[in-house]
Amino acid sequence: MKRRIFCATVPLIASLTFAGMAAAQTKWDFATAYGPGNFHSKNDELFVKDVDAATGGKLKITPHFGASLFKMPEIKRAVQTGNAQMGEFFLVSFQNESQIFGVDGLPFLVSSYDDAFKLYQAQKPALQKLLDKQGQILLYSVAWPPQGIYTKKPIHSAADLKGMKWRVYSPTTARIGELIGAQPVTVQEAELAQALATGVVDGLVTSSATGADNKLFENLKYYYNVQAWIPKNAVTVSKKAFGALSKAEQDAVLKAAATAEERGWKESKEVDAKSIAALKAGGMSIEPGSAQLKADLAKVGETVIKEWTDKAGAEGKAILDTYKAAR
Ligand code: PCA
Repeated sequence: MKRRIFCATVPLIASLTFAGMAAAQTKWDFATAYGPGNFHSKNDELFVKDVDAATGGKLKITPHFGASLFKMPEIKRAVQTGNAQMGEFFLVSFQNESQIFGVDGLPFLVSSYDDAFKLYQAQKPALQKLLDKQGQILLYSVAWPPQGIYTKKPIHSAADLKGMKWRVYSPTTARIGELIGAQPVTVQEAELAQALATGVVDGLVTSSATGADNKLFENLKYYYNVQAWIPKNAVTVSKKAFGALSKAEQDAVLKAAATAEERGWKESKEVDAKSIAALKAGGMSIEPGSAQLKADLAKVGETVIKEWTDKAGAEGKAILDTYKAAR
């Protein structure tokens, strides 16, 4: 009798211990595309720490910065297929999958962070729905600083951009390149400094932050701070991985995500000012852009928005209408 009890207890203890260990050690990989010094990465790191603290170390998230686990264009799919439990990616890069991803890459639709946040709120329900269909949950989305133009030589109008080897990161930046007569070349941020150093590209649109992160002043001399649009990253989690957490852990993740979103938007503004100062200190000339350049870009912007609206249909129109009403 005694022996039988003993036998029954062993597997019970083993399974309890196993369950205990599994609960204590949920481990997630978080694939990101930008270097550890980038402000999105730092924000992600704080998110990870917050989750760690709130779950008493039960949910361990390992961030993989600088596209070390997956390259940026692969990250969304990696989360979708469960190859990474979490990922951060640049929304507008995925516009070919759905126009919804590209609304924050439309030129001159927003002219401030406040506008950008309103546009995000208008986009969010459709974005959440889209990501849900792709097996993931939107945790937080943070804006990059406004996008400006970097060149080697001074430019006075869009005509001066003709023939430029134009680094692009989205269907819209490629289309803008075509419209201004440049040669669009897709380059990921992780490979940007090298592409500039080797002459693969010699001009681009990006933020002050990416300019400073990559020391663009080593190869380029002018930054035209035209604030063309304010695009965002999204951080998502696999629905399956999230669903496997306890309710308390899920709440901890969502709470840390809300904090990260708020902190990230604030930080983005501060990073813009700091990065512009860093570009200047590196010898870059910071220009507002001539009236002619702005007028030329506005015209290109109108074409691009019209094309987007045609493709995005009723859902796209609804986002723009909601945004305009909130402005
Ligand atoms: N930097 C990233 C995305 C937008 C930005 O400001 C890049 O250039 O790829």
